[in-house]
Amino acid sequence: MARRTAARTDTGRIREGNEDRYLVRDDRDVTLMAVADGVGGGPGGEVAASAAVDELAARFFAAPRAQPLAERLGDAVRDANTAVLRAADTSGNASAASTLVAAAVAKGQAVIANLGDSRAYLVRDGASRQVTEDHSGIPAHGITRFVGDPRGVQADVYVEELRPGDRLVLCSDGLTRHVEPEEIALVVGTSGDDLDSAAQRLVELANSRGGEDNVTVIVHSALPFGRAASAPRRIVGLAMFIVIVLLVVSGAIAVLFAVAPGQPPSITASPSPSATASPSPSASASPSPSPSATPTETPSESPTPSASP
Ligand SMILES: [Mn+2]
Repeated sequence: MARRTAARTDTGRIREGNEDRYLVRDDRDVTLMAVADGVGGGPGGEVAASAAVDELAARFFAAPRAQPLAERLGDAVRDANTAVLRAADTSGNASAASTLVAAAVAKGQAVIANLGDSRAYLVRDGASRQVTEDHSGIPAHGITRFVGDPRGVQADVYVEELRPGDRLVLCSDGLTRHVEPEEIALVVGTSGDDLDSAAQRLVELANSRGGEDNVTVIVHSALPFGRAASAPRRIVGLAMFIVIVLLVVSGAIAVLFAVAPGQPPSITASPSPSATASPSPSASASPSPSPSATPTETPSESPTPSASP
């Protein structure tokens, strides 16, 4: 099965460490991906972001498969919040917290959950649309909603029906502070099926413009719903190829027989039309009395000077 998701994370050009974390995990027909951007002094940010993605994945995949995707993801985000609080406490940095944007993709549908200012974009037909809404504004964290919130969390949840060719992009604010949405669409669009290249190019673009923050990008490619479609298409292609080869070969054989020397023409040796090389009536190439172009004396319309008033 071809890989459908690529991810890159980079410290950037200014920060000393990388407090972004990401997750990509496939489990049969479900892909879970997430980006977490840790905030908090010292090792707090890393601890929070790691706890967020680890707990998200553990809870999401432990949930009953029959449970609706949105519910499963929402529950996992709530559990991630609890895990971040616990980790923050243990690490001695009670204010450590993290953004969390997560997408669960199954059967052509993407369910996206968000807390904070990491983002999800949907790139379709060369244009990108921001799916998530940023939760930002308070100077303390820079974000108003996050995992690691003692008051509890309720993530925003979005549902998108994916179409063949769509790309889902998750990223931290280290990308979006330097790279415009149209540029994300352009890079992803011009990378085709090379998702690794798309993720890499986006990170490089952010770094080329200063790389002021840690940069994380996940690019996921939507496939036609039901992968079985690809196998019959391949068989049809093969059948077409065989038919073309047969046509070419039989054509070549026919030509060989036609020009083969010493081959008796055919049993029905009827006088071929070419044998009756009688002068055809068309040969009477008599000069036809065509009406020659005699110089006519028809006076052309004389340019009468228009009577000026
Ligand atoms: Mn950041």
